Amino acid sequence: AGERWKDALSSCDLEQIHYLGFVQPQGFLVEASADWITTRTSANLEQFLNVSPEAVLGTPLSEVLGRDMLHEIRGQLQMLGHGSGAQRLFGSDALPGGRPFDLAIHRAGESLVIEGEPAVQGDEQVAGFVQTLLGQLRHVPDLARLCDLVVRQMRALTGFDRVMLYRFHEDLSGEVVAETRRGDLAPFKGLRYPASDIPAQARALYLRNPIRLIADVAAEPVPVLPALDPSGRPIDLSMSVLRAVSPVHIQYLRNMQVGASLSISVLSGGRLWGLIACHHATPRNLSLQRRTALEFFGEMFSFLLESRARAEEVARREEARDFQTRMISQLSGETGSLDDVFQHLVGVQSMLGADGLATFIDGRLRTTGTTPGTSEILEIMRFLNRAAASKVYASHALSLVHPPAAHYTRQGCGVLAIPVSRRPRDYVVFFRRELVQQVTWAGEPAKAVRRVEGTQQLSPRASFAAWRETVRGQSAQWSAGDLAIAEALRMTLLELMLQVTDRAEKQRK
Ligand code: BLA
Repeated sequence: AGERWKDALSSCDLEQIHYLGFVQPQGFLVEASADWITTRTSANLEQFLNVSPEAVLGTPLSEVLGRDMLHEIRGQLQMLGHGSGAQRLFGSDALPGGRPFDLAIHRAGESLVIEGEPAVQGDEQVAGFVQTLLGQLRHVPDLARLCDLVVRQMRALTGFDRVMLYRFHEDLSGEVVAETRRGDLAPFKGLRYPASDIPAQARALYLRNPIRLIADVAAEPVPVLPALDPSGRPIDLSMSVLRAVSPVHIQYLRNMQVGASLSISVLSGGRLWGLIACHHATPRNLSLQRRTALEFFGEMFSFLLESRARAEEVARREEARDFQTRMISQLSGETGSLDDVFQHLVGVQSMLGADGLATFIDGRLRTTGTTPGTSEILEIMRFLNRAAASKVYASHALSLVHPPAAHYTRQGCGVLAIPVSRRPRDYVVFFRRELVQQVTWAGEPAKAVRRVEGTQQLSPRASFAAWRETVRGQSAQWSAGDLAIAEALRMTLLELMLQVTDRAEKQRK
């Protein structure tokens, strides 16, 4: 991939996408100071409210919104308190301009930001529809089916041509894990996209502001004026509902031949698990009221995923705990021997989904299942002496850190090693075999970024043609749950090992 690529990526991460100072043209934005003076507006204000930005900048906010509306907003804000939480008002007809608007109101630092979009009649019904759909989601037993249902429901709620569930991997590349689409579109399901397609600052922003619509990829964005306030600061549009997105991303969507895009964050355990990502071939706008219902839908889906993951984790830890309790009670009796310990570990092996097991205790090697050969294991033990003095050690690609392992990936290229004596010599090691993976990237990942000839500008790649990579030398990854089981086992084994070797010692005398 090379340094140039890395360089390009880091500058991608540096674009301050919340300070670009533009909104999308389907609505207007007004910023006011704490004492209700209009400090900025979007340049298109007149189109919606019949007043020009020049006429209202520096005057009371009531000149823009009317007294009645301002009164209502003040009431709302009192409920809001001083947090940064956003407020919504739907179908309000108290504004000048003669038609009903949906309003989004939030604080940005000292300022108040009010955004308005024309309301769509009938969209009051969407919240109820969302409730019904959530009722169905709750009863789906397995994860794959849950994901399939969610994309189908989102399609019904949005009418977008293609709805995908995009899941992040550990390395922040992502994969389309579920999809529903218009019949004539090519499928994206199963395709992988490099981490640079959604740079770090965008992912951080999507944690805080969970939904964004790009209603028309080709639309000219509208500036918010003045660009800088009297202290020279640009407006912070992090929590805006109309923020115009990065031009780099607009180019990306053009390259993909997308006319409108909508994405909703899916969170789990406080992290961005993925996105529900929707494409439409032509421009497509959804009312703020509908988007607010969709935001709630996404939040509920996140809760469902998270509680499911937590329940699985709890069950797994309980299983591990029961197992250890049994092991302790059986082995701390008078007769427990190292052979008995080994028998118990075979049970742990299956619990961890490992293919093989080796123990090296008091100079004796015991193995079962698929493992590298004896001399190779002894070499691994020496490697572990350097790598993992007294901690659990895990790798799913051993040859990267222990090059000789490249010769026996089929026997074990994933190791989870537990030191079981205070001296760094005795280990319990679980092995996982190589998992040869075919990864189909949507475009060659090393070419995800192009430098525009002769400038500093970056541009996303123009081609998404499938690019197949065969990943070798890796096993399935050890999960956080696997590591927790191993750590608990380490404590138990340290204790047991002392007892068992003591006993063996006594019997020898
Ligand atoms: C944002 N990139 C995004 C977003 C998505 C993707 C979903 C969120 C905004 C949205 O809803 O459209 C990527 N979209 C995808 C992927 C699929 C999809 C992977 O549908 C798969 C099917 N992008 C690049 C490069 C850069 C880049 C090279 O490819 C940087 C040089 C930047 N992507 C980029 C930026 C954003 C972004 C800056 C943030 C846009 C914003 O919110 O302002």
